[in-house]
Amino acid sequence: MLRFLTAGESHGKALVVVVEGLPAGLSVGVSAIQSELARRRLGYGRGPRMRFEADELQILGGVRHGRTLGSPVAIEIGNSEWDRKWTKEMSPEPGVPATKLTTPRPGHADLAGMQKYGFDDARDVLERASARETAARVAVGALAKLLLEAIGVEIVSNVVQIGTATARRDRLPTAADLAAIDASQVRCFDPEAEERMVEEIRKAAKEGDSLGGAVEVVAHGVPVGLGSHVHWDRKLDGLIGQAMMSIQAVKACSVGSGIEIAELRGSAAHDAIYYDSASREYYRRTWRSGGIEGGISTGGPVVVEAWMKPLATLNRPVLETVDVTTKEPGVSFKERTDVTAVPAMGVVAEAMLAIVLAKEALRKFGGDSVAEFSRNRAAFLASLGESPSAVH
Ligand code: EPS
Repeated sequence: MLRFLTAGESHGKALVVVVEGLPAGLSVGVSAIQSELARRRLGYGRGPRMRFEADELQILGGVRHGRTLGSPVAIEIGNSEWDRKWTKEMSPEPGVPATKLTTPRPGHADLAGMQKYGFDDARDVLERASARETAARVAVGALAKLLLEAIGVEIVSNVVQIGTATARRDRLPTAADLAAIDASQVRCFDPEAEERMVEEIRKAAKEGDSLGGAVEVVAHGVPVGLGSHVHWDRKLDGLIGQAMMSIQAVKACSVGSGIEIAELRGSAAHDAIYYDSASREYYRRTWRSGGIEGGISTGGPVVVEAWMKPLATLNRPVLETVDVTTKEPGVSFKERTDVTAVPAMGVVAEAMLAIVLAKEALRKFGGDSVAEFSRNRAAFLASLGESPSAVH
């Protein structure tokens, strides 16, 4: 089973991640992981940290001469500011912080986390709640993407909303569009919407405010048969939902036309089934179900949307709160922050979708080596072609 654990605080020395369950023989280069981390730093509206954060990366185990060994892969991602700024405040040695953050930010994990863990300093919570942790997830996602590439799965995301600015969505982006999307200032596929999004960010920045938005994530080439209808916790859409909702600040997620479909009639809402006798494959002309029916992938594109709330840290602290020491009313503390992190969230959402799909593909096809994994997948698909009725 593919699984991973991350550790590390936003301003700690480093993030570390251990990934277990990757088959042997996967070609892994530091540069493939680095470039995914660099994509996560993209986006107009990110704060100053993303300009100097280099995401220094080291593979500490599980990879030899550029190939996985089947053993756990360990990765460390250093924080650029550690030596210069944080060795005292974030020291693991016994001691006390120079300053305590006692006015929790509404919308952040601060207050509930302080109450739950018995802290009187919001930093004890926010350091781990921070979206910095997503750098480690993106590193895992890079490995998952490499594994999925071996079976022809490609994942692409694009920003479809920032604040009130929404993008046209007349076709699903493919991997061929990724370079253009990444070149957009806000990772948006629609140049006209990009302009409105940038303008909205510029305005919010001027007012010291923050913005939320939405991304669309699409996986092409997902084989039929990932996930299952037999148990609630094996449904592919359920697993994807959990993965998306676990991304910091994401408050909603939909699969396919998940929201619009509710107002359609059944006769118009579903993806009709066709059969191509030349390729001996079933296919659909629409993807309203987001490539998932009954919790099982159908073989069509898996289409997911994730919505992010505006960041809870503002450059102009106006949110009312209470000082946890004096119980006096106040405003939440000011921290260096982003105006919006929606473009970065798209890259994180790609990683999370890749991780879920890789895990489910490994569960379906198995294999201790990549060769065995991809052989098993080919044999399964061939078996469907030989006896198409077996899928009913
Ligand atoms: C974050 C606040 C900012 C972001 C950070 C997430 O960090 P800082 O307070 O150090 O300026 O830059 O995101 C990352 C560091 C990252 O790598 O994405 C927060 O409060 O969640």
